[in-house]
Amino acid sequence: PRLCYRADLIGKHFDFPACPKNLGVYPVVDSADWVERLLTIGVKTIQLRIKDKATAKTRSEIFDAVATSQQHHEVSFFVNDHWQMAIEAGAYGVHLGQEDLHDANLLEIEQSGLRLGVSTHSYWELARALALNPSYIALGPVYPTTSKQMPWAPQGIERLQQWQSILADQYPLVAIGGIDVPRARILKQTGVNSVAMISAITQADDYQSVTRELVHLWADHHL
Ligand code: TZP
Ligand code: MG
Repeated sequence: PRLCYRADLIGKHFDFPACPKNLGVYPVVDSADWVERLLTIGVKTIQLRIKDKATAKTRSEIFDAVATSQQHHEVSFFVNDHWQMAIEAGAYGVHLGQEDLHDANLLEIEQSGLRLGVSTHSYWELARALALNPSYIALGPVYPTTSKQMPWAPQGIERLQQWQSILADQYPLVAIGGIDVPRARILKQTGVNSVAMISAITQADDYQSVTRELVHLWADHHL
C-alpha cells in the first residue's frame, strides 16, 4: 500500500454513524446470491466484497444485494471498496481498507450517512483509522488465511486483545482471517464483538449448517 498522509484530512473531525456494537457473525461474500442465501437463514451482518472494477455487473450486484437486505429486518449490509455505488444504492455501510482511504471521498461518505468500517493490520493503521472516528474497526488476519494475499503474519489472539483494550467500548471490533467454527468459539471467549469469515462459509460442504452453527454460537454474546 501507498503510505502517504492526506493533508486535506489533517485536523478534520469525522463523525460516522454508529452501528450495532455486537455485529456478530459477519460473512464476507462476493455475490448478491450469497447475500440472499445467508440473510434468509438469519445472518444479520454481511459484506459484499467484489474485487472487480466498477462494472455494470458490479453495480447490479450491489443494487440487488441492497434490495435483498431491505427485505430483511435489522440487517447491517456493508459494501467493500465501491463506496460510490454503496451510497447510490443506499447500503447500510461501506468497508474500506487502508489503501482505499487515500482515494475515497470520506467527507462524501460521512455526509451520505453510511457507516464506515476500516481494516487495520498494525498500530500505525489503527491510529490512522481511529483518527477517522469510524463505525467499527477490523483486525486481520487473526489466523492464517488463503482467501487474501497479505504481507502480514497472522495477528493472533494477543494482538486482538490489545486492540480490544485500546478500543474499549468506543468502537466495535471485528476479527477476520481464517475463522471457522472452532476458532469462532475460541474468539468468543476473548470478548471480540464480531467474527468475519469468507471460506468457512462459502467453501463449506454445507454452508447452511455452518452458518447456523456460527449464528447459534454467537447468539448469547452481548459484549
Ligand atoms: N481481510 C483480512 S483476512 C481476509 C480479509 C478479506 C480474508 C478472510 O477470509 P477467510 O477465508 O475467512 O480467511
Ligand atoms: Mg479495499
